[in-house]
Amino acid sequence: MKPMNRRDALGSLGTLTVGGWIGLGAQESAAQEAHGQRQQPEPVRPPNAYSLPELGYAYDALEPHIDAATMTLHHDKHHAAYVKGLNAAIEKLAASRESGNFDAVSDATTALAFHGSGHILHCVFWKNMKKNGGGEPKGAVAREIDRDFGSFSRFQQHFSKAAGGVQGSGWGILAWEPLSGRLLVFGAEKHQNHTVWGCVPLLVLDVWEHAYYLKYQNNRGGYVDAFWNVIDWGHVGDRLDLARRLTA
Ligand code: MN3
Repeated sequence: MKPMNRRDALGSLGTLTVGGWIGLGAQESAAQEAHGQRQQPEPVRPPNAYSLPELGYAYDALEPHIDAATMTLHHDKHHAAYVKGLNAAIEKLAASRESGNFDAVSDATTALAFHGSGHILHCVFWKNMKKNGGGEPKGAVAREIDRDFGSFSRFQQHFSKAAGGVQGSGWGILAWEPLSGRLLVFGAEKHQNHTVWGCVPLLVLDVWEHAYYLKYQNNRGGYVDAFWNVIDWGHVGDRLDLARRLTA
C-alpha cells in the first residue's frame, strides 16, 4: 500500500458531512499560511475529480447475506449516480462563478450535500464489509464501544434500532466525534440529514430500499440483522485509528 498523505487520508476518511471535510481542508490551509509555509496557490482542482471506486471483492462475496444482484445494481448504478451528481454539482458551481450568473447556486449546493454525502458514505460502506466477516470487534474498537455503549451487545441493539428506525431512506452510522473523543450512533436521513458536524463515519449501513429490497422486500429488520455477518471489523479499527490521529 502506498504511503498516505494527510489530504489522501482525509479524503478516504470522509467526515460525516461534505462541509466537515471542506472545513478541515480550510483549517489546514490557514495553518500553513500562518506559518508562512504556503509559497504559491495550488492549481485549480478539476471539477470532475470524483470517481467510482472498485468494490474490492466479487459481487457475490457477501452471499447469502447480501445478494449479488443487489450488490451489482447498488455499486454500478446507484453509487455511480451519486458520483455523477457530485461532479455535476461542482461543475455547475464552477460555471456559476465563471459566468457571474449565480442562479444555479442554491440547487447545486443542495445537490452537492446530497450526492457528496452519498458518495462518501458508499465508499465507506463497501470497505466496511468483507467475505466471511462478522463476529465482534477487538482492540481499540472493542474498548471504545464498551466505554461509550456499555457492551458490544448494547451497541449492537442501539445501532440496529437506529438503522432500522430511519424514516424513509437513510443510514445507520457509527461515528467518531473528535471534540469529546467518543463514539456516537446516528440514523441519517437521505445521506446528509440528522448528523453532527465534524464526525468521522467508522461503520455505516445503507438502509435505502435499493440496498435490500430485491432479497428482503419490506423486511428491513432482516437485512439489518444480516449485516452483522459481513462486517469487516479490521477496517472499522483502521478507520478509528486514522480518525483519532487526524483529528487529535
Ligand atoms: Mn445506497
